[in-house]
Amino acid sequence: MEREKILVTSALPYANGKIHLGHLSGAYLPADIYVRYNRLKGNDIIYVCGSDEHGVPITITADQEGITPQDVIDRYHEQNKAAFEKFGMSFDIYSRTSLPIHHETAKEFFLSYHGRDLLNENKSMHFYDEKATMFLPDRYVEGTCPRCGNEEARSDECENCGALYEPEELLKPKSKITGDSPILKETSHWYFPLGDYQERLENYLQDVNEKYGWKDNVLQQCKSWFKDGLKDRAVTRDLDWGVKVPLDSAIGKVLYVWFEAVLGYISATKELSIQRGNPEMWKDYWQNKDTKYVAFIGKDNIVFHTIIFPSMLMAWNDGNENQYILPQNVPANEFLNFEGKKFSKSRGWGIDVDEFLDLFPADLLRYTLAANLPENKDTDFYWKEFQAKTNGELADIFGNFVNRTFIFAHKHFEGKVPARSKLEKIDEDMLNTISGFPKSVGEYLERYKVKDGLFEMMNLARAGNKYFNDSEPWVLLKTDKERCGTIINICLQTIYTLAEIFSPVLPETSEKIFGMLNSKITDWDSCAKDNLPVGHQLNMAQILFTKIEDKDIEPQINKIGVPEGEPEVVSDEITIDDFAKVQLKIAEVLAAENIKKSEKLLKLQLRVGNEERQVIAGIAQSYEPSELIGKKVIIVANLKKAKLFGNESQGMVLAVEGVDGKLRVIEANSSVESGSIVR
Ligand code: B3M
Ligand code: ZN
Repeated sequence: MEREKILVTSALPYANGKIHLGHLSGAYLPADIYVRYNRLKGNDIIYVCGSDEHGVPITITADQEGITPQDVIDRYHEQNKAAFEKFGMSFDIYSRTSLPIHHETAKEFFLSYHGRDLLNENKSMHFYDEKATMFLPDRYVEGTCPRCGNEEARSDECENCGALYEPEELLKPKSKITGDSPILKETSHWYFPLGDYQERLENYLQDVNEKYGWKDNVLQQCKSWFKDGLKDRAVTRDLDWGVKVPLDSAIGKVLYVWFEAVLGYISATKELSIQRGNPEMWKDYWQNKDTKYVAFIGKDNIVFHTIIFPSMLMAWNDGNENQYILPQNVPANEFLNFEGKKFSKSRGWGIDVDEFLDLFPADLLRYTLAANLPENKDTDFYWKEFQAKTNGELADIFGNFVNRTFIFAHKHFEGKVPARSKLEKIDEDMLNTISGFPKSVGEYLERYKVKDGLFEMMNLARAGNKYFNDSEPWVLLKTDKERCGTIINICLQTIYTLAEIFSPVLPETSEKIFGMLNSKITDWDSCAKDNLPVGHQLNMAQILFTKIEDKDIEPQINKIGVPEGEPEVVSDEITIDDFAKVQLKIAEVLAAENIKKSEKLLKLQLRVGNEERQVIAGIAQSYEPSELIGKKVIIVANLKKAKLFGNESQGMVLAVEGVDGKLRVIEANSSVESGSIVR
């Protein structure tokens, strides 16, 4: 197999806040898995990332905290770099766009365009805050999106629908500094003629999609852009934080952050080349048509990587000898939400990566996130699911298989790999099964289907457990020790293969297992061969996955309340007379049962004073029927009767909805008598 040359980048996160789990799921974990896999395949791959250190949000943070933008980026660059490391990200370099090498690169691109008169200098109207006497950067202005009506849209971009527009198109603009409505005042900027590239971009996208199969979500966004028609984009701003426009006439102007941030990938590769003592190395990737360039991002960055960046590279290539390659694929992910809602720093909703990793090992998080990647639609992180995946899959399937095999090998074969004698059908089947995994897992990973790939990895652990169970080595121990040895030998080879195919997702665990096997990882395609010679001495087993108890995650779940600053939902007001119409009474649960075909409903028999009633309640996902018996609950006693799944319901039980969406009944003190009135 020929060695492929691959360049991988992940979006450069703003050094203006800590990364959270959503970032990891979008642009980082999938890329890291892809890169680790390709390294084992023996491909020549480099993985480049770094902090995006310009842009207005950074200056806003600096203003708010009374520090300099440099202080802000230094803080978050270090924190995010450390968090990525702890999470096991294997960047070849984690650079930053504040470095001189990046400023030079960005200026070089600008000057190349400017020198060829490619950029149009245009006077345009920009928001100006008369009270603050300054032009307002995009993010200092908020208004209503002209496309989707989102009321928190920025002056030139809507986070909700992804629209980009000119400031004058924004409806009801407001200055974030003074709250006044800003005026539009003339200023002069350079514009990149994006519209001129539309046809070439469409051809490029069609071509790469035909050859490499792009993701639907990415293509759809591009298509809607093309449909609207690409327009010229201003590439400069009136600001002082950023890459200075390299022209004497441009006073107080910097390059628009997105225009230079995408070039940060190139600058970072240059820095890596210097670090490796080969300053020209970057050209071997960026300017080598045999290199495959894959850009991992989240869905909010699609247009910048599929339209803006490629057009910038095309524009460079038109006027220079050294030709840049364009992305071969941009496998953008959708968003990960947290317990049913968007991550939000300001509302305190979510958890930072470093905070998470103080509590649990990185591999556990990597597993749950990988199993739940928003590859085609938004997904959620739930603490309960994290617990279930860790306990039910990592510990009970993978960990259990490794553990039982090791115990057996140590107890009955002196910790050495036993010999393999005559193979029976079941053994041959198992060996066949193992041998197919490097390919099947690899194919998923190459097509950016990490979720499917992960499921396939776990299938090998499932197969291992089944083989162990079906071949019953513990029975054979007494009757046929040789055959028992054969089985343990095959189980150990399976563990070797498991440790390798899981290594892109669970690097620490994989390393631990290779330590236990007293062996080393090999190249991907050889990992299903017999890699453990007979008689090879094993090391002692270690615990791979510690199960997560309720008490380990309860404090986290309890922290999730109504986030600060978010008002409780209050419905329309009612009068006391309205309320008086509702008759609330205490009822005691006498019996409870599931309702056939309904996952949510329970049928309850209640005593309400000296009367008995049947009530159907939507609480089956929170209780076993038997748990409810004897509880004193509150019911709406005068609710109109209804039929649910063919069962009459004579009232309604009051319950509270938890953040997990599950309903729990409101319990009255057990000493209260049934039938009592609640008011
Ligand atoms: N910093 C936006 C983001 O973090 C931006 C990405 C730049 S990629 C060149 O979502
Ligand atoms: Zn919008």
